[in-house]
Order: sequence, then structure tokens, then C-alpha cells
Amino acid sequence: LNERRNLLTAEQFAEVILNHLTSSQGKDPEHASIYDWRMALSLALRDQVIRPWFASTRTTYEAEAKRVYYLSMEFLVGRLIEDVATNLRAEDVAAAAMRSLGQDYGQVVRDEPDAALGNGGLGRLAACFMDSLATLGIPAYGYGIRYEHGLFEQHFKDGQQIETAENWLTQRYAWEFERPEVRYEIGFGGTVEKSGQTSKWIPAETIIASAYDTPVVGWNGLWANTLRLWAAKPVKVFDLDSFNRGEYLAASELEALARTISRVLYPDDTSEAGKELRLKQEYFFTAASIKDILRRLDSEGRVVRDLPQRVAIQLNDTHPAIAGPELVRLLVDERKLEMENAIDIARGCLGYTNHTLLPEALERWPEPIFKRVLPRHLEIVREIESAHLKASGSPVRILEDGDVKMGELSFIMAHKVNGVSALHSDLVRETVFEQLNRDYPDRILNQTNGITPRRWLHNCNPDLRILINDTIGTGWPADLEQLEKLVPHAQDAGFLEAFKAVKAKNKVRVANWLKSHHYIAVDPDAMFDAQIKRIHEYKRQLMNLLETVALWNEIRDNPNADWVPRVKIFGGKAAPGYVVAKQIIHLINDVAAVINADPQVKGLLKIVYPENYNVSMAELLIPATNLSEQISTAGNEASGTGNMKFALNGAPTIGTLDGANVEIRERVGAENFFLFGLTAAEVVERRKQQNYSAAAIAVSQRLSRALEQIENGVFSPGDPDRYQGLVQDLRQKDYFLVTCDFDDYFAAQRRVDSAYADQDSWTRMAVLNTARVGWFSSDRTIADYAKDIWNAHSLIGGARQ
Ligand code: 26W
Repeated sequence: LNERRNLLTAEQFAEVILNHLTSSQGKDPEHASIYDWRMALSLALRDQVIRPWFASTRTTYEAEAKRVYYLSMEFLVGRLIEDVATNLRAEDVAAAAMRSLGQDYGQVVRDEPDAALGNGGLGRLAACFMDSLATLGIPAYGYGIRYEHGLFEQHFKDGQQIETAENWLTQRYAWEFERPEVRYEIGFGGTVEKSGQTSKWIPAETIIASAYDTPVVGWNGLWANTLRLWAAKPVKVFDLDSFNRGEYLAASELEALARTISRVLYPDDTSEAGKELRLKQEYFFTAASIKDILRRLDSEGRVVRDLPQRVAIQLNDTHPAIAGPELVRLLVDERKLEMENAIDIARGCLGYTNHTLLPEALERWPEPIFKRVLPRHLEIVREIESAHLKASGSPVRILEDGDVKMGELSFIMAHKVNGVSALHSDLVRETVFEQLNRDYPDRILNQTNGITPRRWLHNCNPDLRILINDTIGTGWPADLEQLEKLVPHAQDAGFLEAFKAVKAKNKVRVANWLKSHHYIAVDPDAMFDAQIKRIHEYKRQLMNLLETVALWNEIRDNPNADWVPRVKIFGGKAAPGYVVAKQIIHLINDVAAVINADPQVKGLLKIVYPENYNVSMAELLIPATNLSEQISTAGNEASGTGNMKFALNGAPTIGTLDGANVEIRERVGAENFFLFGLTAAEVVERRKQQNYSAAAIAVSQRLSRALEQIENGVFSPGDPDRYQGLVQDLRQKDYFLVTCDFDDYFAAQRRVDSAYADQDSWTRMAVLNTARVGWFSSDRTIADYAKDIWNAHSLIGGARQ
């Protein structure tokens, strides 16, 4: 295995970089821009991945091993230079090589734009899973869409979110290989022809799915898998007849139409727009992936009966749910299997992960749209439904109220269905899939999410990495539970000092960045308190902001008390059509303007909200954070993964018993976690009461005052009515119980203040958070999926350590 790693010296590597600068970029060092240097460095790194990549393919083939296919609409990859360099264990060589060429390695690393092909948690989880699959040496492909425009860029204009198109492909993407020979025709619409027992779909339009492959190398460079993203292209690029008639636009219309399918990532991570284009995107990448999987099976001389033994297909939420009907269609219409046999074979391959219980996020397609786009699939969905009704006696239908329900379809077509935290999986059993769980009692299981320790500690927090290496050795990036060995050091004054110094240095780094990139001055000695995630009502950024306003009032009332200086950091985007979320953004910025300009709280309270939060910003902010805000209404955050990243980097949580917070608290210890708020069961009960928010406001002086200030225009003096609607909703409805949890949250924040005032004990808490969250490595998550769902195996054995 070690022969796969072909470590170069810095001199040799500099040579490779220079060759790419000239041969691939066509520049000499005198005329090269930072972009040229970045491309040369990236291509030089990519070269080093080829060997393990080929070797992994060969090994998989020879072992006749089962392959895992992870189907996901989103892969929120971020930057890759450091990721690839460290996984190859070539970071020092790469940095030294660049230095010898007169280049600033860190600056070149930061020049890389994020690959932002995802919205948030679900997409980032897929990227962490790809890293862990490669690290564990499990043969796997990620399948998704090569969006021309990733998640929009967020700007603030007068405090309001403005979106502009993201344009990552204006520069060449260094990591991918275009595969013009790997192309499939994907049909839409049309009719179904019947002859006797057989059916044949005659699509009205077809487009081409064209593959782009990015190798994903694991830790130590022992294994590499493929992320295969599909781009939509026209069957016929250009209509010469139109052109010759002088109809220049019409001549390229076909191309423009076809490319629309992979043009842009839908920016909604919560509400289903029900748009036909979205359904087409889903079918487009799923159908291409399934065809690719069958082609690979055929090329290995296997028959479709072997599928469940050779192939595991994981559906990342319902977005690729059409994989079930598509696989059945190919088996029945093209390979002439019996319907029920085909359904069983498909189910043997498929697993489905549920990522949300929010009713507005559960995909349903109106039958007319579904039928227009996928007429044959609608027939097959009916067959799947009747086979299910017959076999189980279940009353649950897939087609209901004129909709095709993708959650039910996924559940019925999968042999395993999983939630993403213990609490969430319980709620999946008790709520959305209560009846189906009775019908198929062994189908639902839990797989608590995880994060890759390579990106989320080793790379983003280099000083902590070094401290940990010096303290417990270097085995932890591949075996994160070794961090437990840090526990005894939580009693060691020298270690605590060093740990604190690392955090302080990371905070200075952020303070400098805020100064230079956002023109905001913050005191690095203040507590950094961060809530960075998508803006959503259930995540309750509004509660955090109300607490901030209440704290502001309190400081002004008692200016001479012993206040703990705080910087409240917000980060995150709102879906462009989510009006309330956008108002919350506006309010955060309005409150920030007033509080930050108030001389009375200067040095004690500051709000910062840097625009365009993304993966790279998270990598900067998380290592510098003292307090992690995980304050969703219990029962709503399926898992959360930011919560794990903060704890791993030594930031204790203030949080509710929601998602993976529950398991984090169990592991770090209740005394190292600031708990508040209603439980999921209490939330259900409270919602049954009348006027619960009015009652909560009536008993809270602090909350009443903050609400009045907001609705009276204290923070929007030029437009005093601006937040009337937002506050009215809290007074009258408050579905997410901001008002009910407010007082308990405020009290928990004051406990945080006192705990933080004792810096030694705070640092001990921080250390114990880092030391005890090793279980949340995505390596553990993936090992459990492999065992409990996929029956897939590592082909590198114990070598990864
Ligand atoms: C409208 C279509 C749609 C609906 C839901 C798009 C995307 C979604 C996702 C399910 C939203 C999402 O990212 N969910 C998050 O998944 C993470 C990984 O499991 C969890 O940690 C988060 O708690 C969950 O909100």
C-alpha cells in the first residue's frame, strides 16, 4: 500500500509546479499571476493523486468489491488545496516548494474560490462523507450536479441581503477531469407505448449528461474515490440551417435550453418550490448516475440479479428519490424482469437518509407536473404503491391528494431508512413515518452525523493541531477518539495555558481579518460568541438577537457592573424567497448599527455580521470561537454539524436538547454544556396551549422591553414601522417558541458570563469539549453506514493509521 504514496522532495515538487506553470498555464514565472501559480500548484497536487486513484480502481476491480454510490443534489466542497496537500501528507513539501519559487503558499491557498455546490448541512455532510469514504478505503462514487453557478453570493445593501450569481467556473476548475466519452442521453416528457405486457417510454426531448470527475483522496494518500458531477449538454450543439437563415439566436437556442438543467443550484434549503426545473434536475442527475452504475455492472460481466450484492446506493434526502422508479423502469422495460422482482432488486440496493421533519421541506410533486416530465415513472410509482399495499397491508399511499410524495416513495423503495441523530431518528419513527415504521419495523435506524477531522481540526486550526500532536501524538486525525488522551491534560496548568494561547491567536487572526476585509474593529480579548448557519426561524437567530438587545439594556442600566465583554458573531444566508428570514437579517444589521455606535457599551458589546458566510469563512471563525450557539427549537434541527465543529475546536455550546446537541452533551458532560429551553416533548405540549407567546411576554420584563424597542423603531429610526410585522408574529403566534425559551436562554447566557470570568475553568471546559467529541468523526459515521446499511468493506484494512 505504501508504494501508492510517492512522496516528492520540495525540490522535485517545485519542478512539477514550474512545469505546470509553463505547460498547463502557458506562463513563465515573471508573468504569472496568483491564479497561474494556484493552478500550477493545484495541478501539481492533482498529479500526486493519480497513482492512488488508479490503484484504488484496480484493487476494487480485482477484489470484486461492493461499491457505494452516494447520490446527492449537493456537495458543499469548499477549497481543496490544503485538503489534498494534507491528505497526501505533502503540506510541508508543497509550502516549501512554493516558498522556493518566491510565492506565499498561504496567499495562494486563499486565492481558491469555494466550490459552493450546496446550501448548508446536507451538502457539507456529503463532502465530509466523501473524505471519510476515501480515508476508510471504501470503494465509492459521489454523484451530483456540476452546477454552473453554485450558491449565490450574499451582499448587504443598507443592511439588507442582496444576491448575485456565483461564478466559480469563470476560472478553470483545477481538480476535475472532463470525461467527454462518458455521456448518457436523458429523456423528458413524451408518451408511453404499450405492446402486450411491455411498455416503452418515448421521451419528447433528450439532453446529454456529460461527466466531470474529481478524485477524492483520503488520509495518508492510501485510497482515492471519484466525485462524478454531471453537466447538461444539448444532443445537437448548433443548428446550422437556422444560422444560415440568419436566425443566430435560434441557432444556439437548443444549447441554451439544455444547459439550463445544470445552470444553477436551487438556493432553498427548506421550502419546496415545486418547480418543474427542479424535478428535471433531480431526474437528470439520478438517471445519469443509474445508467452509469448499470454500465459498470455490465462491464464487469455481472447480471442485474447481482445488483444488491455489488451495489449500494444511498439517497441523500429525497432529492434523488426517482432512483427507485428509474432503476425499476430499466430492469422491467429494458432488461425484461418481472415488476415485483425488479422492485425487490432495487430495494436491495437503496438506502434513504432523512434530513428534516419540517413539513414544508418534505418533497411532493403535483401529479400533473410529474406526469408531464416523467410519464412512465408515474406508472411505475403506481406499481410500486400497489406492490407495497399488497405486501404489507399498509394504508400508506405514495400518491395522495394529487401529489407524488417523495418521502413515502423513498421509504418504500429503501431497505434501510435512517435519521441523522438519535433524537431525530426517534422523531422520524414517531412522526412522519409512524405508520410505515409499524408496517416495516426493522427499516428505520439511526446514524448520527459526523464531520471530517482533517478539514475541521487538522487543517483549519494548525496551532491546535500542533499542540495536540505534541501532547498525544499524531494518530488522532485517522482515529479521532484518541483525543480522549487529552482528558488528563485538562488538569495540567501548562497545557491549559497553551490551549488558551492557541484560541487567543486564532481570535487575533479573526480580528485582523474583520479589520482588513470588513472594516470592523473587535477586541480579541472579548468573548467570541458565534451563530453561523443558514438563517431560518427554527434556528432562532431572532432569539439570540433579542438576548443581545436585552443585554444592551442591562449594561446601560448598570454600566459599572462587572460585564464580560462579548462579540456576537452572526453569519449566514437566507433563501432569496424567504421573506421573514430576510427581515431577520435586516434586523441584525440594524441592531448592530445602533449598538456598535453606542459609546456606553463600547468595549463591552459588539455585533458583527460579515457578509457571504461560506465553508472557508467557517474554517476561519470556528477555531476562534469561545461560545457555540445551537439554539434551535427542540425537535427541529435534525442533527446539526456546526455544533460538532465548534466543540471539536474547544468552544462549549449554549444549546437546546435538539438534534446531535443531545449526544454532544452526553459526551462532553452536562457540566461542560450550557443547557436551556423546552424539550421536544414540551414544545409539542406548549403549542397546544392558547396564547402561549403573550403569556411568556407578559411575565418577562426584559423581553417586553426589547420587543417594544424593536417595534417602536429604536433600531430603525428612519423607518420606525419596519419590524411591526416581525414583532406582531412573535406576540400572536411565535410558532418556534422564541418567547417561551427567552428567559431561560437569557439566564443560561448569564451562567456563561460567570463561567467565562474564571478563565482557568473555562479553558478546562473547552479542553474537555475537544477531548470528548472524537466520536463525531465522519469516519465513525461512515464505518457504521458501511456495516449497518451498505454491507461494504474497507479495502485498506488497518493501514490507514
Ligand atoms: C426544498 C428542498 C430541500 C429540502 C430540505 C432542500 C434541502 C433540504 C435539506 C434537508 C436541508 C438540510 O440541509 N438539512 C440539514 O441536514 C444536515 C445534515 O444531516 C443536518 O445536520 C441539519 O440539522 C439539517 O437541517
